[in-house]
Amino acid sequence: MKSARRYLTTPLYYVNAKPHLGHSYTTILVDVIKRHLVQRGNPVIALTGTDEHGEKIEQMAKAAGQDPKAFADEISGHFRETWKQMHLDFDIFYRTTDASHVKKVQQALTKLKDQGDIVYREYTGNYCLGCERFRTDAELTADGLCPDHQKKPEARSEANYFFLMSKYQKRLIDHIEKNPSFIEPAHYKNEVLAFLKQPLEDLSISRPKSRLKWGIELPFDSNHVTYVWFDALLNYLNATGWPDQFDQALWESVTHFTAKDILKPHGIYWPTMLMALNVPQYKTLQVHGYWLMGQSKMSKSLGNVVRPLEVEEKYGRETLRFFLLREMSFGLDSSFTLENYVTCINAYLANGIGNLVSRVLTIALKNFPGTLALDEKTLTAEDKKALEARASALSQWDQGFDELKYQNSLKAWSDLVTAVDLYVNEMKPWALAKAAGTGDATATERLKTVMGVCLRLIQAAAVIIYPVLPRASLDILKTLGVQFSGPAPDSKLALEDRREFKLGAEVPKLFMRVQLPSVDA
Ligand code: ME8
Repeated sequence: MKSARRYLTTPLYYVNAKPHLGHSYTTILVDVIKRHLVQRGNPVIALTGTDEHGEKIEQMAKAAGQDPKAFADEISGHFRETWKQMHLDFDIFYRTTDASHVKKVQQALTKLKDQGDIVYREYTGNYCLGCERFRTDAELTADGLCPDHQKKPEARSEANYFFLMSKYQKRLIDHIEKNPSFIEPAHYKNEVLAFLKQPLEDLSISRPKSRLKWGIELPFDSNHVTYVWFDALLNYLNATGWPDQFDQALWESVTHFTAKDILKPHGIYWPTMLMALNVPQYKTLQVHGYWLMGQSKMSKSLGNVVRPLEVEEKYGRETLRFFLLREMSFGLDSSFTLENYVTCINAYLANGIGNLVSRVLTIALKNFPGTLALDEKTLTAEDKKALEARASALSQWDQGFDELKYQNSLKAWSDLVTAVDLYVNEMKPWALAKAAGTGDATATERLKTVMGVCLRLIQAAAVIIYPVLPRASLDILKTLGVQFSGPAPDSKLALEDRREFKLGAEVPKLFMRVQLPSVDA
């Protein structure tokens, strides 16, 4: 039986500044989940990209003395290049300025206008430019500021086209209540349901060209452009070939990943737009918390950001992926501190897997260069017990992914590494090697068995951690001589009772111990 295809999306990031750690988290998470699903046999299509229209971008381009399209091209290029350099595996990089997107947004607008779901009227409200949306009074702080951008929204009054979102309020509530995994974790679902207790307002989906030119022109009124959220959300659907070559099965498998800042557009605007378009709902929206610097959200607008490529270069490849997944409890906020990052790298990567692989492979390569064959009959009860740690680590790993508790998965993996370390300490292979060097045949046999057990366990650790540390995992598997077909090692390889390891010539260099920069630096 062929496994089901899955479709995963990140938000389309605004091209108002280069990517920072917050964008990296969502993008890395989707890359990790994609790799995990591929390991379990599911073909996956992953989408990311850039959201390029709107007032915010128009203003930034103007300030930079650039044409908005040239400005968008440049920043979009930074996003694409950053993800490429971080080896993030995406099938689609979507841009909202592409001609095919513009055409499909206009098709959607025409359909909604023709069926009476879009009307023209006057509106007054508080507009936050950072969010590119009207904020209700209840959504502002006690001082009347936008909680995300710490700025007072502008009072605005203008005549616009409105999408009659309120018509779909009851259907949306029913859908959320009948499908508990529609918005996860549950506290975000509850937040949306609480919001829907109030009458839902209609959504202003156009801007007069007198105020904003940088947008998709309305197909039925050339004096207006489309509101950036109405334009951008459609990307997820358009990328599946909608409307003319719609891959509905792929669409219905979609999981959207976002942070909580854009819960409302994804939890309310988007599902009501889908209802109006008569398209099946997305499968799930999975919402994470913020990466904070101190007490504030890390944000382009606030300028308090950590750049992913800079830290990767300084602290080692793949260390950021591991840290972000290990540190954040999905759904809650986390603070980024260099202290925690450095401690995590040293504990789990340099002293953990790095040291384990180095100490075992140094002995294995020296004593059994070429091939190490493991005779099943020589395994002791202790060896067999040590090998059992593989199955429990794998099942806890999978369970963590299934329950959106990625921290638990990573913990199960580092527990496996610790268990192998303990086994090595108890078996003292260095002492066996010494005795073997004096011609003790029993010690040689026992050393071979102990090494074989360690290599099976290291194989399991490498296969399991593949989604989070793909390059380190592949380096280890290559040295062990473990080959596989397809794009990723199948997760079943973690439990393989391999009889023969055709070892490579060198111990792979995985992770270096790192230090905090000095206060002066
Ligand atoms: O909202 N912590 O784009 P955006 C965690 N264009 N995640 C963060 C973060 C932080 N401090 N900062 C950013 C937009 N993110 C719209 C989306 S989708 C059709 C349109 C991540 O550039 C997180 O995924 O402001 C968040 O939801 C997204 O970047 C916001 O990106």
